[in-house]
Amino acid sequence: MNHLTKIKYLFLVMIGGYLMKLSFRWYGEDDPVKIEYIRQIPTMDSIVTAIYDVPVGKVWSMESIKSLKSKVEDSGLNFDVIESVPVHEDIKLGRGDRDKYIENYKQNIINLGKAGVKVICYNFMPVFDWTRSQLDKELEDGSTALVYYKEQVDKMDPLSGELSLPGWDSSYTKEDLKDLFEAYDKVGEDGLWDNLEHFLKEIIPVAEANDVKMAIHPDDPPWPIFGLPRIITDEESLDKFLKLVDSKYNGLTFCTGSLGSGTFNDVPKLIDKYAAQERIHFMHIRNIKLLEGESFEESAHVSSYGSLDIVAIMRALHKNGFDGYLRPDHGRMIWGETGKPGYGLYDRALGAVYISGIWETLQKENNK
Ligand code: CS2
Ligand code: MN
Repeated sequence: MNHLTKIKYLFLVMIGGYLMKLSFRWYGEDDPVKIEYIRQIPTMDSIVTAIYDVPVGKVWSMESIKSLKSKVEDSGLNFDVIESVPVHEDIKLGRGDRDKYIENYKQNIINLGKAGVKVICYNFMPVFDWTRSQLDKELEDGSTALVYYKEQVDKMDPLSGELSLPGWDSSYTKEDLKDLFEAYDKVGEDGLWDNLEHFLKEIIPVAEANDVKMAIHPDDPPWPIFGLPRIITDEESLDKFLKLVDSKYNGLTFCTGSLGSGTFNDVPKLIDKYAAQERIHFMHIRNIKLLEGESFEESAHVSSYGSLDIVAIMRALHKNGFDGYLRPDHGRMIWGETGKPGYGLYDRALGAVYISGIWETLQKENNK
């Protein structure tokens, strides 16, 4: 911790500030996980959520945002982080009507800013969000987890019209997908970077004016899938991204599981670097067990269950006085729970308490 960070840190601890703010993703009223239960997880600070019934590219009304905010605040938690405001494919592809969608995106930033939202998470992955080969792989202890086995993914054909996984937009028809794949083929990696730059140059000034920090989620997994380009994958691309618009409002959602599934990423080292630059606004803590050749299994959060050193990760944040939001990312299904893959209550709650235990230790060690 440098001198200034240390002063800021000690001051915040003195006034009772906890610095890092623990949060939890909640999918709204339809989520089988009740918000009252989330509230009961020790040291929980905020809910991470979104408006789910408005199509991608449309404006979220002030009324719907306010009503969501009230639900969250009535439960005793803060409404500070939105995950995600999705980016319309036409923006990523740089198609003719992207400007209309960018204007709508700006309006969403303005509306969310008015409601007091501090951070917006989004991603710039073509067509598909995170991708796995199986969502309920049974692990040794009888729990189930999301896994990515390269051989199986290689055999999948997204254009067959038969694939459907959570995280994928099921509203696409076979024809839509074919059209999108062809369009991305033409755009390629360079075109995707250009379109990202255009988008950022438009929205970051609005984010600045409304004091809302934008936080891009890295690609999951961090390599191209199904021949679609993926560009937010490693240190070089994160550096390039942050330079496109050199503003604190152009920041990162640092997802340890997404970046960590690339063996080329040294996760604690990257966190140390970007936290020192104050460019990480939101952390996703997920552990994964790396297998041979671009395959991995999601694991319990505890370091020894996966390939990531969660203590080293938390130490890198702590050392830099991280005062942003942090949430446990995917959990396994345990204790017979059923629900949204990766987003049950129990294992994520265990992860949350484990993380907050590490944080307490670091705070106390530092104050000795
Ligand atoms: C999330 C992503 O479930 C997950 O892995 O981290 O789906 C994330 O919400 C989006 O990529 C962010 O836009
Ligand atoms: Mn994530």
